Amino acid sequence: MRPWIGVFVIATASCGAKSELNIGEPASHANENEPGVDPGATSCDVVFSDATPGKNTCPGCPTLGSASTGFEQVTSDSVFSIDSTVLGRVRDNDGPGKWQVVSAEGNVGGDIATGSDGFYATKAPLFCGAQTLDIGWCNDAGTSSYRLLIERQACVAGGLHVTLTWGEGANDLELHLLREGAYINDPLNDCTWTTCVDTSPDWGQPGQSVDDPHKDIDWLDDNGVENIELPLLELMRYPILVEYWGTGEPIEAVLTVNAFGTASTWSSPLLSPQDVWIAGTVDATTRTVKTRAGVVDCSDAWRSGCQLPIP
Ligand SMILES: [Ca+2]
Repeated sequence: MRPWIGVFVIATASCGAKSELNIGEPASHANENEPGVDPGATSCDVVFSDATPGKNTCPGCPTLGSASTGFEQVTSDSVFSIDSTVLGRVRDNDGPGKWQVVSAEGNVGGDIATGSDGFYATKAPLFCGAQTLDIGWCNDAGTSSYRLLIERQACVAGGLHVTLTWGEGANDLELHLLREGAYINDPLNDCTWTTCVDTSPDWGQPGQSVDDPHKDIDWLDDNGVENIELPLLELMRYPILVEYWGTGEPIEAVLTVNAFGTASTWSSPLLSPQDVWIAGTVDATTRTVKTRAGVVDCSDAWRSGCQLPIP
């Protein structure tokens, strides 16, 4: 993985056509031409097990900037922005960072793409109620991290949380959560970028919004994260699909499904542009989550997204 420079843009799809964002091109690196050197390779693991609320560091470990945010937060937001302009830049780290959210409802995490200048920006979805958010980087000496205590209020506990993450070189993977019987890109029964970002489809009880899904993180670039939250489930099956919507290199994405008190994490097969990963199903009738791991090449039926009747 190469280091990145420049501005990381967190883009939220609005209505209308998607635009291609190419901000944050990979930087050249002095070590790139040295044989046998992977400039982004990490020789360490980020460890959060010893973290306490606030800043955690150790002699020789990565240097964290002074966080200007409080470490105990009450919010009604469903998303936390992990941003070096707020939390401070990181120095002397070996490769990208990690984030993780842990709560009684479940847990989820991902990488933090970090430039050689110490800047980073990603987003973490929040569960309802109390939770910890850990953000950290490592080097040979150990891990430096922040632990934030976050209380998310004005929300419904439980429900379904589906989180997709992917790495460098693949622009704009698209997360879909469907109601039973629907096909991908259904205008009413597929929660995705066209239906579920600035608005929500009316699922569950007609006219009630508390049971409607929402895509609270939508990502158009690489090093992405997307998240869909469905507060209340109907007694039906919900397929989960992922489109490789944009351009870029083949990539393996990671999907975490938090439902019924358990977290299931699946890695995709290698996905190429205009592939659809039929990732799995959440069955609210049996309270089970199953992966399928099928991939469909949709390039012959692609019109602002896959038009095939899948799953
Ligand atoms: Ca509703």
